[in-house]
Amino acid sequence: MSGGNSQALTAALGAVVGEQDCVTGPGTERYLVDHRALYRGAALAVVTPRSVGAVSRVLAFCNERRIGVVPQGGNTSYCGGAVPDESGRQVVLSLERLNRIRSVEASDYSLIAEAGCLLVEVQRAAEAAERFFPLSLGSEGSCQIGGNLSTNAGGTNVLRYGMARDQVLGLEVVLADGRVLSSLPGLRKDNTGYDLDDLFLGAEGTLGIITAASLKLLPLPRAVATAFIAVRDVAAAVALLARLRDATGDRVTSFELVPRLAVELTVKHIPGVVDPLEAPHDWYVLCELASPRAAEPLDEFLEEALAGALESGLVLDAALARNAHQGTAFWRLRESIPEAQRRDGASLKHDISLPVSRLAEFVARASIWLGAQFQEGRLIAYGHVGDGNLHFNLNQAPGASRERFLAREADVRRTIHDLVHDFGGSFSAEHGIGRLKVDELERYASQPKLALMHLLKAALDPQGILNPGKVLHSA
Ligand code: FAD
Ligand code: 2HG
Ligand code: ZN
Repeated sequence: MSGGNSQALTAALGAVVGEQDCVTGPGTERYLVDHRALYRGAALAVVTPRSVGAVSRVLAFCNERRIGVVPQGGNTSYCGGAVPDESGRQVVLSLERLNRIRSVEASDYSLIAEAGCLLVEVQRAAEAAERFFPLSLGSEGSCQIGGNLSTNAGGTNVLRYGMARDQVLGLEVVLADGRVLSSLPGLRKDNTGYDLDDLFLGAEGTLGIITAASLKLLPLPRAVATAFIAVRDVAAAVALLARLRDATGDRVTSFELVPRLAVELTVKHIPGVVDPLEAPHDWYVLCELASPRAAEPLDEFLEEALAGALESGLVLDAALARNAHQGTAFWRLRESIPEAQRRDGASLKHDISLPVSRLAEFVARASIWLGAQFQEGRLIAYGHVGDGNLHFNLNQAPGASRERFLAREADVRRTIHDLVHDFGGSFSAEHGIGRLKVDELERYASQPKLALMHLLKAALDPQGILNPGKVLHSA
């Protein structure tokens, strides 16, 4: 594209979306680099439409001219999903100005949020109506609900409440040619043909642009109990989960695995984080119970169940949060692990999931290989053990060279993902595919699945303008 041509296109795009909402050059930098700084793209323009009509006009304009459109929410993707390629020919469509809570219907236990609402704003809007929106991620202060739905985000409450997909009653989506498809306000029961909404959830902006969603709400939790628990090993963590679910009437909302190294790195790098227990242990679990019944004695349930587990040797030690402040401190440790990892040096990340029953065996098998073959890295496997989802990450070992550590990225990834595959697991549990894992999807997805994905892509986006090169290689 020549300079003159791109200037003319940008001017025309400005006329479509509104000049003040179409930016080029300086000021666009933050839209072009992903959160992990894996990719640095370039864009024809960044547009920030303020209405569904404006999103629709942008797509119709780009579809006619075969200009790639990269939807962007909070740009916290771990897979480079929300940034343009290096060609300078794609348009970034940021949803940040489409950020109204359109309605909260407490009696329907639902609200309608525009895609650009921050996750934390959705949680707050629910709370203001004495309702609860359960999706919760470490990035909730900066990611947007449209991004959460487009990645089918998980987080720390999935065990009890499900993934982002499970929170949806209806969607408003702008299709590649600009038409608006809407199932708002969203019904709990609607069996009128194919479930089209489901197509766009987890599609990472490759099939349509979500502009608003009707979301399910729940009663507010009124009783909460939190504990930081040292366990014998990963198998003990898995066994403890089943015990706690039984003993507490299935009140467990979060069950997060934390290895010793994560405690050490957060204490070292994150101001204010302290080790909750006196003696060090190899593995911990951060467990939370919640109930909408204020009178429910969750602390007692937890204390009793942990006492039994201590006797049987599953649990080695535990700290029960005596107040909300202590609970927040435990969560701060857990939520700071990605940042502590980042401050400690280079890291390799694997967002894997397996049947919960096979986690311990997997960790043991992979650890043997890593111990023998990858001395430049130290394993820091943590996360949503209750969902079978571990962030099976590796950090540069002290004294190891950064270059030699990073040079092993591809072969370490291959070994870990192959092993995950052998165990019947997934190489992408909750972070999506983005640009980073397109080849992984090609390698591990079945032929019928890939063929159907390409068919759907061609049907919904025949010009291939929606987030080209993400999830699937461009046709
Ligand atoms: P973006 O990064 O902007 O976009 C993500 C993808 O969705 C891109 O492909 C983009 O093109 C597309 N997209 C964005 N908005 C729309 C839209 N309106 N319509 C169509 N497509 C769109 N993820 C988890 O699942 N669980 C976690 O526990 C978790 N913890 C995290 C902790 C930290 C500290 C960080 C930095 C990230 C974490 N993430 C986690 C990853 C990330 O926050 C999530 O994937 C989140 O859902 C992305 O939201 P976003 O608004 O930033 O989306
Ligand atoms: C978490 O659970 C996030 O903290 C981030 O999903 C995981 O940094 C990671 O690998
Ligand atoms: Zn996670």
